[in-house]
Amino acid sequence: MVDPNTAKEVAQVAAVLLKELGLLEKMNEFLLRPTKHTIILLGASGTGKTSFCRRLRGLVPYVPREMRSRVSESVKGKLKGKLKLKIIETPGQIIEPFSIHRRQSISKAMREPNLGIINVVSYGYHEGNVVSNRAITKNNTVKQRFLENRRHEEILLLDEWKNTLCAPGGPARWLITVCSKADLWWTPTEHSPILQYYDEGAYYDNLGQSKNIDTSVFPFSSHDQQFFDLVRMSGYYTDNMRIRDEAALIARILSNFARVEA
Ligand SMILES: Nc1nc2c(ncn2[C@@H]2O[C@H](COP(=O)(O)OP(=O)(O)O)[C@@H](O)[C@H]2O)c(=O)[nH]1
Ligand SMILES: [Mg+2]
Repeated sequence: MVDPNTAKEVAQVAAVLLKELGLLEKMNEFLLRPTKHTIILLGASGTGKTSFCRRLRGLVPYVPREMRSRVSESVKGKLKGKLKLKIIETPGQIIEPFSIHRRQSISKAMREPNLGIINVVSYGYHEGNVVSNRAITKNNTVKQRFLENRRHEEILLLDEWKNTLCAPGGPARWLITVCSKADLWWTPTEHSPILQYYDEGAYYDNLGQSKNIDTSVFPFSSHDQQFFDLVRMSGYYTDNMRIRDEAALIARILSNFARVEA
């Protein structure tokens, strides 16, 4: 289980962020409403969806890479102990039958009254059930070609939902792109080229009708893990940054729902 002090710290940082946004006062009243809140969690296989969901639920985030999600799974819980939330986690693999399960979940999500989308990406650092030499060189560095191909798949997968869930009159009210695995890619630069790629680069260019709803990009890391047990983390991402990024993301999820219902 995640250290309870960490959870407390996340709540405190989220509260400060919400106060800055002028949303803290409204939040308590909002959290107690019985409204249904649903998030569909999308993204390519191995980007870190299951780990992300586990971390938000206070469970150990590590997932063995051989263990790929096969079907969609709905988890009901309470965010910040109060907000009633359903998260539909989808399998990311592009092949059948996973793609069929995913498309079924997307179709079902069309009927949700108050839907948020979290699309998990990781700049191509997809750690899935493939032999490591497809991704890693003999010198234990990442093959840039592998990252490029996987980023291409992140973009291809947008086609499955961007112009349906996010079309005018569609169910999605907001999209948060979670750029996961910051422990692998984060370095101290003023404008992270990786976040820029998602904020305004090729990924953004391909968002289609999602551009018409509220979109934001957040760095995130569920835990430290060497890529395929071979490639080191960047070495700059600290535990404090993990807590701060998680808190900022939780604050955004809450404020996104609150804004829609205001
Ligand atoms: N380095 C690092 N590895 C992660 C992170 N999140 C998940 N992983 C690992 O990446 C692999 C794939 O994660 P998983 O959550 O199963 O991906 P999913 O297919 O999108 O559900 C697993 O071995 C995870 O432990 C992260 O933030 N950093
Ligand atoms: Mg999974």
